[in-house]
Amino acid sequence: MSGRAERGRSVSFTHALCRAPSSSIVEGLRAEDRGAPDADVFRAEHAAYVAGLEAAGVAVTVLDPLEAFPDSVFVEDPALVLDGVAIVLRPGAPSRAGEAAALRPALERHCDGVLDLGRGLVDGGDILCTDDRVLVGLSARTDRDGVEALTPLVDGLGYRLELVETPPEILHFKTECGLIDPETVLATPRLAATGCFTGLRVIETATGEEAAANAIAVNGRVLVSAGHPATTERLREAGFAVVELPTTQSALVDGGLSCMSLRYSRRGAS
Ligand code: CIR
Repeated sequence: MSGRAERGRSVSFTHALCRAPSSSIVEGLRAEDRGAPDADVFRAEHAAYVAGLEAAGVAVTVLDPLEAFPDSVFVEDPALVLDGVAIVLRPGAPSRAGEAAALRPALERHCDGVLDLGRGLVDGGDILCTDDRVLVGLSARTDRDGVEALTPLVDGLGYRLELVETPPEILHFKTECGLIDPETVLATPRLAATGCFTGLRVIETATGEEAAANAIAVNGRVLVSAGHPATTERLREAGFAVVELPTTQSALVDGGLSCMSLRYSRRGAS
């Protein structure tokens, strides 16, 4: 395994919350219109995603679709779960703001506590967690007010928040990076060049395969969007156990892999 650190609380999870895609996903936000996703194909790819998490040993709860919120399948954005405790965030896109309140009851049922951001704007897609740090990228969805409100909450849960500047053309910080073991990120060369990954090893995506960066590490496996052979090969050569999952429909609405689940461990669960 190339001497890499395999387990840590940032990459080991007992549970995950997902939300089934709604038929309204065809209205999902996108920076560039390359056609609407096909809701049925999206559902099939989402089912494969859930199966991928389950195969990695995660107990997955799939919440009912929310037709009123086209982007609600991207359940990572309205909340952050740290050490089993959920923080209800304030998503930055107006059409997504109501997703936070809609998700809260599920967080109350499934997590060890629920806190509220309270002010400002923060999308979960702008947050990358290591074992001891929470890196938050400022973006069109995440502002300084939100980061200020998040800092003491994260601190109280035993993490240190670090602010990073996301290049303006990127939707979310994690659109172009993903933690693949407690000490390593997969990132696009563009994001890596900003110098935001202090203290972490960086593996860069191959040219033309930038969408592979939004990978997730789950219990010793790295889940990567299918269709990125050079990056996948790079990861395998570095000793990672790669699982490829189709994300063709999620990609049409600027999503990837991390955004479709909240991964966490319950306190006391092993
Ligand atoms: C949006 O623009 O909010 C959605 N269409 C995509 C959100 C993807 N979320 C993420 O990467 N965390």
